[in-house]
Amino acid sequence: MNRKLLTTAAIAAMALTAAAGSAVAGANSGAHAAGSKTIKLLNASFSTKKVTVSKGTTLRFVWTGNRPHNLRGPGVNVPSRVGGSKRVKARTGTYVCDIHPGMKVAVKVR
Ligand SMILES: [Cu+2]
Repeated sequence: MNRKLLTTAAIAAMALTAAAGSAVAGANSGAHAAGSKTIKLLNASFSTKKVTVSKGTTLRFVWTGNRPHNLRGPGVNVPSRVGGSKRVKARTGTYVCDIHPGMKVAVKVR
């Protein structure tokens, strides 16, 4: 009984520590106070389907793998390429790759 309680407490403590750690990492990512959010271009999808960021956030799109992707969305139009990255000031809207049907990420700025 006691043992189980201790285990539960330990797990809760670890979860709290992990949450605090990621919050700190999030606050420190990017050079600007508003921070940045990395979105990867994977084989035929973005690393996330939708994301909400605070105003002033920089989106950092990173091309991974060896497939070409273009990037089109509010304030950005990058021709098809392989590799590299692109920083964009986040705007509410949908960012897409036209090469791969359904490859899109919905960004919401609040
Ligand atoms: Cu693509």
